[in-house]
Amino acid sequence: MGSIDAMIFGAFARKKLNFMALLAVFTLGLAAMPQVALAQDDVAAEAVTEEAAAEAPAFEHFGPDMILGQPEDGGIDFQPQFTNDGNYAYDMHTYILMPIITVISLFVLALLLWVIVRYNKRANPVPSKTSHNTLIEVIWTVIPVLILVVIAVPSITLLSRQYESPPEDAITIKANGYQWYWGYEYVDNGGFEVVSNMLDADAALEAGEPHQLAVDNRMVVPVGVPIRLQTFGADVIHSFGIPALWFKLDAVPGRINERMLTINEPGIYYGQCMELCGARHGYMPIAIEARTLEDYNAWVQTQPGGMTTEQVAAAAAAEAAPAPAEEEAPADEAAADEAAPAA
Ligand SMILES: [Cu+2]
Repeated sequence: MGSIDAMIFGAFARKKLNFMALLAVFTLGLAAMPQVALAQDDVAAEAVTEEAAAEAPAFEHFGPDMILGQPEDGGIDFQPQFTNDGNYAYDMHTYILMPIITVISLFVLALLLWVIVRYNKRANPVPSKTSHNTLIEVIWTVIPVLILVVIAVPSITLLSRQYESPPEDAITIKANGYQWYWGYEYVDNGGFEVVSNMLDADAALEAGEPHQLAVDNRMVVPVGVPIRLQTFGADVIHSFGIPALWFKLDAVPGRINERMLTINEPGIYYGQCMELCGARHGYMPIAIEARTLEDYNAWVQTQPGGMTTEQVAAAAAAEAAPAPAEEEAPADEAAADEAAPAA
């Protein structure tokens, strides 16, 4: 088994070496070309980059000073929350669950200690033969029921909040899980996809960002408006999780999952794939850059085929308007033109 793998790898390595040799010959050939041709190439390349720069206005991404959601050394609490659901869940955990858990644990510990000290064989040689006490039995049934009711109310409220459907005008963004990176599809903004790969240690250090969380292309999203975040698994099951946004949704092959996400503050939020998905599962981090809607729209237009929702609507209207004119007889064209602005 091992030897077969080694053989396959050997063949693969040889192919790779052949390719490298070809590449080297090609590079040498390029270097040997007349200087004039190279100079012309330079001019052409410059023109192309200038053209691209004119088409796509520069967009400045957030620096590391804008990182809001990331793990901390020695942290034992949840990350600070930046969504309403996150705040609700955090408060429920901190002010309801933790106090109840602490009181019950201490109470049970005290009971145990009391029984060990007071009712051991030496301290209590003649044990009581009591087998029933109605009052105590009622108390230890009713009090736990009341505690569960107290926990159930905020718990079910949180559950229903997390299932709330996004409004119709929410911006749809689809997170596609691949082995092993994420692709972010901007469904409502022209349908382009941003491929996001983890930065290596040196690049992350240079960017001033945490290694294994920093990525080359972040998922840029608008802040303060509802996002219809969909997840999809292109190969195996992944999971899209960002702790500081109280968001975790499995990315499953063959089905689209959907949840609403509304981020309260502009910033950078880190997450990771949260479903064991293969060899490089630990190397497909998520970095969300939440920007104002204006910034988001500006960024969208720097992407290939990227359009703001207004531009998409305008393009759709423009496409729909001339269609009836083509179908109708020439005599009706004037009437169609008159009708077009109203539509
Ligand atoms: Cu994954």
